[in-house]
Amino acid sequence: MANDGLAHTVNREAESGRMEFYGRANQQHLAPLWRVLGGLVLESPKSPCIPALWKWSDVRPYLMEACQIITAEEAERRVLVLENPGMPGESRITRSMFAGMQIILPGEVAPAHRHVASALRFVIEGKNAYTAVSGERTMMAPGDFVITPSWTWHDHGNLSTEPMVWLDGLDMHLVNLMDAGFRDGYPDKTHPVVRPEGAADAEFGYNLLPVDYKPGSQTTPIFNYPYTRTREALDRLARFYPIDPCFGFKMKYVNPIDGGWAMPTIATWMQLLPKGFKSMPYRSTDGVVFVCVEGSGKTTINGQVFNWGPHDVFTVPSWTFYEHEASSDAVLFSFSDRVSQEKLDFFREQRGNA
Ligand code: 1HN
Repeated sequence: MANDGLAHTVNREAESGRMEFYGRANQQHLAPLWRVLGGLVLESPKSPCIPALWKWSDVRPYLMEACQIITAEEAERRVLVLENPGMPGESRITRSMFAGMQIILPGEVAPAHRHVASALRFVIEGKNAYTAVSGERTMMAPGDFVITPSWTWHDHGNLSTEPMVWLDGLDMHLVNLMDAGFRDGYPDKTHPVVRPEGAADAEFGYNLLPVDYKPGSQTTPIFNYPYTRTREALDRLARFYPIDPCFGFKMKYVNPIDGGWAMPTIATWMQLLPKGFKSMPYRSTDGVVFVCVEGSGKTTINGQVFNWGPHDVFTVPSWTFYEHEASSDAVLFSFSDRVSQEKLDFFREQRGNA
């Protein structure tokens, strides 16, 4: 009893001595690691991201309404950000990734600019709208995966009579983490067209390369991976390839120059889940964004069920178990920061939760 009282007094004295030390050290911009270590170096990832789903039927009316309040040119990019509800106001869908839905009306132009952040477009709805990268246009169709590499001039235009909508995915939070961001506006509304449409596909899209080709960047020189070909690949794969218990039939988009990921920072995939397929639980250290292209199903994320259909977007946080179940043949596009994690030796995954 007496000893306990003494110990308390000693502890209190030690603690007040420490507090006094912390206060003085702080004035020299010094801080004791032992008070923050547990929160800095975690036992396992603790993401502020929460699982979330954006239903296309909820998002589409807001995109249409956005068209009535601002033009593409005024907005520079008329995008509604998909904000992870765990990090409101931060323009993040996962900790490292930006995602937003962009709409461009017939006759509109989204003006040319460039930035260090790389962008992907995943086409949701519309036709005969283009994105131009470094003076080469590509017409976009639903399901196409289109890339804007770091620091390339790009503008968009819609030559059709229908609105065009796509999902933008960008790595600017990685760029900003390292304070490495620049951007630049092009002096004119659009960059001049300097290469014929289809040039990149002719050079790089047939498992052939111009004989003396020298890569100029770490991003794939193919800037449109059309859905018709991706869908055909999955369909043909599914006829003979063993199905993966976690992924169904899942393929990654690759850079034909080196066989690596298509983009240097963002990993991208397309997967086919046959009707009735139920995946084995899986988790990985990359928070993932999924877009349903075709079909319907549900994904259980940490016990919470999300039902999805065409054009719905959902996100799975880092290190969180999830499983898919397809109620019809379903196709999912997805992206994450996995490429960056692999390059830095951070990436981990776990198949099955037994
Ligand atoms: C951007 O440049 C585009 O080029 C879309 O279409 C979304 C979000 C943040 C910063 C730049 C585009 C963007 C963006």
